Amino acid sequence: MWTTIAAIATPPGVGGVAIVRVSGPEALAIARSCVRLRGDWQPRHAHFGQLLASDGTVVDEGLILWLPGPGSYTGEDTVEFQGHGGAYVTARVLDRFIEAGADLALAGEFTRRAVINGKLDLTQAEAVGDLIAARTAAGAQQAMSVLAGGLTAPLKQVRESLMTLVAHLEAGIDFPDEVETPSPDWFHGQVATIVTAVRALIATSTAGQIYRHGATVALVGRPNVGKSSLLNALLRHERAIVTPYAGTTRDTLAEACDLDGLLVQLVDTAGIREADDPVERLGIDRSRAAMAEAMLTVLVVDGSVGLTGEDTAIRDGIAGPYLIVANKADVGSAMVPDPVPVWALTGDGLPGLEATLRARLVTGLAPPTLAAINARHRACLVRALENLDQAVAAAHAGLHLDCLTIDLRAALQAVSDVSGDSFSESVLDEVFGRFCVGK
Ligand SMILES: Nc1nc2c(ncn2[C@@H]2O[C@H](COP(=O)(O)OP(=O)(O)OP(=O)(O)O)[C@@H](O)[C@H]2O)c(=O)[nH]1
Ligand SMILES: [Mg+2]
Repeated sequence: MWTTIAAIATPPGVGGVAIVRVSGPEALAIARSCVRLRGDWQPRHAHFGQLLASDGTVVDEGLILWLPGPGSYTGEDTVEFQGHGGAYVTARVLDRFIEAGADLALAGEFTRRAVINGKLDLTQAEAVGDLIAARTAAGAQQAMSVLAGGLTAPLKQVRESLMTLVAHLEAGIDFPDEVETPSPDWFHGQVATIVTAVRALIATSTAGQIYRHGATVALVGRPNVGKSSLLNALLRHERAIVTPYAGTTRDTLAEACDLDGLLVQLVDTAGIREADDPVERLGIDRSRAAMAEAMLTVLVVDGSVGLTGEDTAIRDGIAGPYLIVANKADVGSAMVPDPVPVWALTGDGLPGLEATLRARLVTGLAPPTLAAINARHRACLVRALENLDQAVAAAHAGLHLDCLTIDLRAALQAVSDVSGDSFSESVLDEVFGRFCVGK
């Protein structure tokens, strides 16, 4: 039996309005016992009413909505009280609902109920969390595309194909006289189609990662070329210390920036050189580590000097994609191969660099309006692929159909874990543990 839960749905602090939500079978009874309305309770109407303490004094007044299940967010009877957004008064409203019989909701419990009641699948529930967490246009667009069911349909397709396949094989095992055993060609054709669909979903994971969590860009180069100045220019504030002395930045420094709607984690690093100072050497180790982890490396060089031997040595140490930025273009411009000239001190050339960076990061990626998987989905789908591979290997080895269905069932479970269709508690706990209370 479900309990009735309550929580403050709006962020803590002071605001015009705060919303307290109550959801569960007793929501209306609890609300009736402590809210005074002018008229009768009508579903889906905004009522003006007063929330009364047990001694009849008014705690707060505001709008009250009664949303009967299943047509509510959670799919259960829900009451929302929209009162004044003060820290004290909102806490009192919540207390009153608890006193009247509601339980305090756990983090993500409203959305968890929405999933269990079939209002959302797990990918959509995660998208709710992503939308709340989104800090850029791409993050929000990606979350909305998944919330709208962008992963629901392709996952359903894969699941249904797998179920059909398992059903055919099991029918052949259970009723060998009535059902024709599927031919190997048919079996391999079916598995190949499913594998292609799963691979297509897995291929979206880089886009999902970048749009949700941003791309990491490391700014590296010799000391004193202007890496920290460039970081500050891109961030539009003086985040890093800049001095005329080589070796100013000692440690890596990461800061998020919104690159025309794309979240980017910029990492300023210590200038790379042969250093005697042990502290500086540790910093340089970190520069190299940042370079190895970055999705894109920006090699900053002094454009007035050109590409020195030290610059090319650093360039040769970059394993992934990179671009060269010729800084100090105001002082002069020597030959640098294919540079994006930037003058970090004043910001001249900055829009060009930003456009180039953004283009390099999203090249080959689908737009954020197309749904993409997250790391959890990826882990499940990779597991599904392994199970499918095993089924194919078992078929090639001429094993009995029984053995194949074990692998296919495991693949089905893995795909179902993505959308939460199996409602495994551990999967639900993992997803909703990251939510805030009241959502
Ligand atoms: N003229 C000119 N000077 C610049 C430009 N960008 C940076 N500088 C100067 O170059 C010096 C070094 O700048 P930083 O940003 O500290 O250089 P860095 O690469 O971070 O240096 P380290 O932290 O020592 O590795 C400072 O005196 C800056 O004012 C530029 O575009 N033009
Ligand atoms: Mg620096």
